[in-house]
Amino acid sequence: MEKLVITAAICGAEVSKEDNPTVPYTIEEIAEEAYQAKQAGASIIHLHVREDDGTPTQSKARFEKAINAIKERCGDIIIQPSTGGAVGMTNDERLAPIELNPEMCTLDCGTVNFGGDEFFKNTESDIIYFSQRIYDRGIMPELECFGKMHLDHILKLHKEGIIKPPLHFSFVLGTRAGQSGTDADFDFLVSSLPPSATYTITGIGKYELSLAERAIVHGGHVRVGLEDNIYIKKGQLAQGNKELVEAVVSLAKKHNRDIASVEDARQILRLKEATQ
Ligand code: KMH
Ligand code: ZN
Repeated sequence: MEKLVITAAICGAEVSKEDNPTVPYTIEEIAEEAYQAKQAGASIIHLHVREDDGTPTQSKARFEKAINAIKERCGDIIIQPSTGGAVGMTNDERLAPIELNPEMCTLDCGTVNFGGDEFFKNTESDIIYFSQRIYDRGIMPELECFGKMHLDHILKLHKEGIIKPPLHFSFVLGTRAGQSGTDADFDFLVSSLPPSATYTITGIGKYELSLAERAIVHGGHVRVGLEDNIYIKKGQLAQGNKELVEAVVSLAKKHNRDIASVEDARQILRLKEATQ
């Protein structure tokens, strides 16, 4: 089986130090968490940035500082800025980090309710606009789907030539009002993928490590980190992203799956092909 690509989602936009004191805010904290995650086995950093007080921002200047600090600590690790940002940001605000020409970034593939009155807006027109801006710069999007209907929509846009190969999905399962993260949810999604596509599984909260194990066994890739889950086990806070990445590496060992280096990850996801 292909080596396992581990993405670390180290800080997100919504989780706070009140939830888990190890959530990084400052540039130094973000670089340190990225370094710890890389040492543990991560080859991709899914990146949001914060002001020093924790306020989420999509400021290009703040991303530039964070990316430079991560590169200094982690060498050539793949850095994947978020174009999701935080709920309520405008499209152009969300897209600001792509002006730094990262190898990868996220492309959110549909609207989803987050609970209460909060919803994360990604209409078809938004998806097309984001994809054009991303492809124009030769950046590879990670296609974030919060459920099966987002995947089906993206496959239609792919047929129409709007979403281009190589296709690499991130299935984010277990959000409050998105698709759940049971084994049956996983099987339904993965069995609907075209054979040439790659995917990573992002389990929210209690689904993080159970879905990671299922992806490890079935040849998928895994994203973990404090953005998605703050606990290492029920009721016990993770002591940083490193502990969550280490838990995935232990599961991979249990199932005899080798861990991808940064260069392996570039090949497995066909990053060079995407960015030509
Ligand atoms: N923070 C969420 C509103 C992404 O990174 O592309 C969106 C998000 C998805 O985290
Ligand atoms: Zn994110």
